[in-house]
Amino acid sequence: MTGKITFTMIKPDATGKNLIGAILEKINTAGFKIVAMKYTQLSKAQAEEFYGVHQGKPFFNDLVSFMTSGPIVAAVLSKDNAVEDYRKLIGATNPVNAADGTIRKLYAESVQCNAVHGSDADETAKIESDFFFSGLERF
Ligand code: IDP
Ligand code: MG
Repeated sequence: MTGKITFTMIKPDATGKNLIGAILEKINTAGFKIVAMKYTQLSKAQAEEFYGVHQGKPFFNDLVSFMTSGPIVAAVLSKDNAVEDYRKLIGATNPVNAADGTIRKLYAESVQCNAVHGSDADETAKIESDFFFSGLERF
């Protein structure tokens, strides 16, 4: 059993297509509680920092442009085994490889515009949650 929280973003492709409600419905139905949430738009510097681990990769600049192209929803989600269970719920990075019924299979358009972010480990879930939310913004 891993930790109790993960971090997600609903990305600009999905907010732009009015999919916020549908995606939050999938998240709640799968048993995740929303413990913090905000609707915002990333600056270039914020996107570069958030995705710093990908700096130097061929898709990095396009990823930063995409992630700053429109509003996002950032949220901290709570559930037992949160990181692993949420990665299962969202599906593979490339929607072509995502399992049926996953959020990316249902709502992603491409490997870049793939609807949602999900933390990849307990440690990154904490770093990413702290990037967006103070302790006072978690319930
Ligand atoms: P993840 O979001 O499934 O954890 P990562 O490998 O951490 O995938 O990549 C971060 C984000 O960068 C992806 O969600 C996607 O938006 C974008 N990305 C990853 N690989 C590619 C690629 O090969 N081409 C274009 N964009 C990519
Ligand atoms: Mg990742």
